[in-house]
Amino acid sequence: PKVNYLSDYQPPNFAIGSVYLEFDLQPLATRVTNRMLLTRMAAGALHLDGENLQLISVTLDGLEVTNQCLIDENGLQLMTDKDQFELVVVTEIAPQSNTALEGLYRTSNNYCTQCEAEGFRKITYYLDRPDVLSVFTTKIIADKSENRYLLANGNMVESGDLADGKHYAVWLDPHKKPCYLFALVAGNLEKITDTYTTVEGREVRLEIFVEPRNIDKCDHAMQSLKRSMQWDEQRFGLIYDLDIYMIVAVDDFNMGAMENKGLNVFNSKFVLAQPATATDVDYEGIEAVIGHEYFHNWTGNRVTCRDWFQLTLKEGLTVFRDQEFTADMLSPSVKRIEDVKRLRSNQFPEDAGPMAHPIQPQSYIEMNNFYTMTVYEKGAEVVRLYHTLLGESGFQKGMQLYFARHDGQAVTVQDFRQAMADANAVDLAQMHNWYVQSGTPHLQVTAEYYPETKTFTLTCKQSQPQTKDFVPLLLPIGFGMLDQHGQPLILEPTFESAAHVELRSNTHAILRMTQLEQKFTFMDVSSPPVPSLLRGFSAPVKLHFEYSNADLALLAAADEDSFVRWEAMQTLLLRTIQSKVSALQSGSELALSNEVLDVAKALLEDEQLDAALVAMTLSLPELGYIGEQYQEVDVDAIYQAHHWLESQLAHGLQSQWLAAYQRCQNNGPYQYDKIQIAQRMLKNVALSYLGALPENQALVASQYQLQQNMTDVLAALRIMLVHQHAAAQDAMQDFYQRWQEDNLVVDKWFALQAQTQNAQAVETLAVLLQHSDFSLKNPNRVRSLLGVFSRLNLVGFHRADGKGYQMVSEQICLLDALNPQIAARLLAPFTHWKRYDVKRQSLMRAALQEILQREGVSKDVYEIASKSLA
Ligand code: B3K
Ligand code: ZN
Repeated sequence: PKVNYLSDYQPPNFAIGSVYLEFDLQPLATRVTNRMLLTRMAAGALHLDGENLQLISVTLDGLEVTNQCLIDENGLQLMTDKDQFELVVVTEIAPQSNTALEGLYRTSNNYCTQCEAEGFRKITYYLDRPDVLSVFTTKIIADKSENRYLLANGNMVESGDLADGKHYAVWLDPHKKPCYLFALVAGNLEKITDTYTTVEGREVRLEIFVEPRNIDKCDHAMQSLKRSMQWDEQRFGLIYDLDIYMIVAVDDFNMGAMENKGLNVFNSKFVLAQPATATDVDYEGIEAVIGHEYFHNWTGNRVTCRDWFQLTLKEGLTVFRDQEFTADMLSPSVKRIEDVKRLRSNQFPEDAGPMAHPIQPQSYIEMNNFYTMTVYEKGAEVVRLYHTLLGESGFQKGMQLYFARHDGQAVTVQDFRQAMADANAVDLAQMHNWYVQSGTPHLQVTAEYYPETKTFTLTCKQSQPQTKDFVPLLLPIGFGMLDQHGQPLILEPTFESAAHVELRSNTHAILRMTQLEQKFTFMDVSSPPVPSLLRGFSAPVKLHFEYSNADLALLAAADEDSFVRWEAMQTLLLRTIQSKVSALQSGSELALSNEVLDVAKALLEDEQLDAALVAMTLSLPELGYIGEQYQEVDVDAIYQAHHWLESQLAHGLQSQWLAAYQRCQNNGPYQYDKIQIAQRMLKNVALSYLGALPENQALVASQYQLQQNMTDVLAALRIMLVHQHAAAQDAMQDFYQRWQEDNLVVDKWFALQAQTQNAQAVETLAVLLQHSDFSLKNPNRVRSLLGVFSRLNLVGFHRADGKGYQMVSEQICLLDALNPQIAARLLAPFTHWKRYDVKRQSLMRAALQEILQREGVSKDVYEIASKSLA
């Protein structure tokens, strides 16, 4: 397959001034008439992208030229000397047979589209690249009884009835856009409507379309949309620019959602919610994704990407914006910790594996493979670096200049950096290094205290062992110092250090690291302090500092930064698990240290603390993150050590868990707010420790039976399953009976079983694959069964006999024939084969080879399988 390189970028040789599309919708034969006004920008033939299209005719300025077109599997080529002409291309497609869910497809008898990255070429012949911007008009014709609504981007300018039970609508989007933002939806949906009045006093119509059975589950999404619009005005000064904003929720969708101009298409998972069916995590996810797609209207749509190598320009920036939105809506410190956990559990492994790539990739075979944690989440961390370095007001100045310069353009990550630099009159050239180097950097810090001079010196070194010729990154380190009683110390940098130390308060500074190795010295330090490092997780690095357990206990109890407090406790827990792993491997005994128990106890008994922070601080590190700490992952030992620590903490703190559990009860109606979320979080962490002890089975069962809300029900159910409570199987059946008509809840039912780690996990998977509700055609179902099993069920997936690998790889092969994008995503856990023992390595490689050798393997799967075997 063809490899695309960033270095090969050439501007397009034609511009498309306007495009008029007409769709005559039929499930098996939709006719698309595409009328484009083309203007030559440079010499050469016209090459239009197109895939799997049946060409009917091509007409140039009224003359049929169909026979002069060269057609191959990638598109259509036409020689012409004209500089300006109208081209009309008529094609036919079959949305009903489109199982890849890219281009125009069917979902629950409705029509919908997904064009990013390169789906528009499956709809019609076009210059399918983000730097070709055009004004789109869309006419949709369809059977009226089956398609009550006909939707496309922009404003509806005309509609009416036609013969034969058909009707039509014409939509005009006045904003020039690349074709990846095109959208069309048609079907028998229902909608809820609302309005939002912008700060300028303009009224915007808001509409959410869903299948009729879901109409009572849209309120939270609508409220989230209104909050997003208001937040973007207040924090970024960005106002919506059309008279209508539509969201459509569909059940079959490859990703979370899509920011099509004025007509977002969403995975129903990120729209539908009611307390009985959705958890707090779902509610937060909905608010975040609604926000994310809305924020794209400026960062992505008004200013878009020159080419797909710039993807992080819109995604990193928009993820940063949605993170800030959630932080402002709920709790900044809780949100920061959640994001760091996500990054470490998912992006760090990607960056350490065979698919590692910089946030600006240099090449790709299939672009869809590069919608990654790296481009999105690490990209957001890099945007956050600008924010940390420039502060909120400097960052906002940069954003304003970015829009002033580039509104309506398709630009690059350099353009973004230049705007940030120019608006603040600073040199940010070194930031470039974050865009071109892959791998998680290591930050090694050592400290020296000099009693004679009362000075304290930090020596910081940055490195990236896997990166050849690593060049230093501009790396801000959030920093403070505590004395031995946990009191914050006033920061007094020496003259030499002052230039690189930015004081944000008396006790908090940003150390600006620009070299591979750098020293920072502070004066008037009367006794050896405990440094608080990387506050707020100020850069996406792996920090190494030799803290004693006592230092960690001090930081966990007293630092002013909640991230550092969380991190200190997590490090204590991680160290304990690691000691247990070693003990298990060498067949020796280990007792839990009092230090860990004491800090945990103090946190749990302090009722003044934010319950959410306590809950997160006392949750054990995730298995994947523990595995990350090892060259070779000993699946069984890690799982056992994790289990052991859980029951130690459960035993040691039983009365405290019970007190916390009772303290956090709330019998009022469900609310999605910071306080209730925090209560439920701590309550359910407490319950999950309690549930590890057999005597608490009744307590867990009664929380299930209360059926208060999905957060509590699902937590109870998970605990029952994990600890094999007597009532577990009955509760699972009851749950299924209750919810079998609700797809999103049935997904949870599959996911719960997929992640339960026990000796029968593979057999359970086999049974579930045969379940009448399982289907490879629905991405959510695939993710909740196969995705969850292979990512989270370490014991089952990595079962020593290779049955886990085999079962998943067979499904990947079947899926690749239907939906290559989702098949390729499922490969990720296999790509980390180097991290396991020799026997597992060879089993995993064999699975990859088999997948690669499948006849007709997609380029999506080919790219990932071949790169991870190389
Ligand atoms: N931009 C889309 C993702 C498109 C995925 C293409 N395979 C959603 C988002 O990031 O907002
Ligand atoms: Zn996005």
